[in-house]
Amino acid sequence: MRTELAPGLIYLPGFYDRAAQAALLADIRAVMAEAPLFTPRMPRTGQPFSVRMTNCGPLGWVSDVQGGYRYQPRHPQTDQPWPAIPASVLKAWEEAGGYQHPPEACLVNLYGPQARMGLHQDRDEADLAAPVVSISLGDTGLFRFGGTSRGGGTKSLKLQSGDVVVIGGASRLAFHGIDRILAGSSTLLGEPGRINLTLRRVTVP
Ligand code: MD6
Ligand code: FE
Repeated sequence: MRTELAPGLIYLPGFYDRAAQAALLADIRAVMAEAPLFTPRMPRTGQPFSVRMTNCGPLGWVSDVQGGYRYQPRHPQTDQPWPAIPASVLKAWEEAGGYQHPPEACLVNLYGPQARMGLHQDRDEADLAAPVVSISLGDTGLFRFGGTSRGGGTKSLKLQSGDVVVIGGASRLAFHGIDRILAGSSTLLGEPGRINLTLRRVTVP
């Protein structure tokens, strides 16, 4: 199923079945073994995010007080290049993203049961013609999305394990976030928590 929730905001529930989710999880665990999770910090305040992150692909998104939000080719702690984006992850970009150039970054967010993500826009990419493709694994996340200005109304959507969301077109700069995690709603991870993968094109092709 493919539902357009707003112009350019596409929801594909159950894009990955349970077997595909397990394969995806094994691939992401291998990424996390090579590129360990780190805790990003807000640029101005130094306040830590409640999610931990890592990346795969030629570029990775990082944030700290020294450099602010940015993409860089190496892990901030190991100084190693990020691992390649697994084929299992690229499948969502290729089949749901509808963009002719490959993604350059896959941000991996790990939510513990108490973690959340405040309303934000994804606007650190030079290529805003490309969509962002998001994959959810593990516990359900309560996703909130609004329009392209901060003041407007918002709606919420439960993102379950295996769901894919594409944010592109007129919604590319829509505000969105995760209000909370429904801990224990999935058995995939073997523990409470949620993993979200977001595939991005960063540079203009
Ligand atoms: C999350 N997602 O689902 C957070 N960003 O955990 C995002 O921040 C996001 O789902 C851009 C496009 C799609 C997303
Ligand atoms: Fe985002």
